[in-house]
Amino acid sequence: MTLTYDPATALVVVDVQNDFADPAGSLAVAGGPEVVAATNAEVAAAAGAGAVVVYTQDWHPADTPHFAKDGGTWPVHCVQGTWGAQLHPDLVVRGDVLRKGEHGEDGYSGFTMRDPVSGKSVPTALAGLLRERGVERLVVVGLATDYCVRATALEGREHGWPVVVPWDAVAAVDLEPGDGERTRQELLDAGVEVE
Ligand code: VGL
Ligand code: ZN
Repeated sequence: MTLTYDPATALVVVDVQNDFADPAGSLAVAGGPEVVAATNAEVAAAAGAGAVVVYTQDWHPADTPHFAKDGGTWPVHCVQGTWGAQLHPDLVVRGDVLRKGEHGEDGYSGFTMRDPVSGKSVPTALAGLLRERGVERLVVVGLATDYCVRATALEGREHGWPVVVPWDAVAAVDLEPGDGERTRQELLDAGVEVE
């Protein structure tokens, strides 16, 4: 079952890229292929109702403090221009794609990135785009629940938008078992509606 959409709703599709969504990806999330299918159903419903559909794309340089080899957390993933960074080939794309991390910034939200040199938080184009289009409500789907979906949903709330996360259209990395479930509670506590 998909959610209900209208022209004042935006569907924000977070990081449905090969490295997360394909079982052969370097940071493959369990349940990734199911998320692609569930996301496509939301995209069809949203596009059919005239909602705004927008996509984010994790877009890292080859060397970044985001990666374990450079002192960070993660295996190398979503390097600019590589197969892993491409949106999953089965994903239906019906809107703008915003890349994050182009200049080595890290962080997880679709709204902000952290400058690797100054440490300052810098906005992406997402909030401006949503405001410009008169968006009044957000639906956030994609990968991964406990990182980029979490951060994007929480910052969407901070911007003042009601936010809904349909739980069948997200999946968690679960670096620690239970991270996905803890995220669910955290989102609920922040006033995010989890469906
Ligand atoms: C993500 C880990 C590292 C995400 C991105 O899209 O949730 N997770 N980079
Ligand atoms: Zn990343």
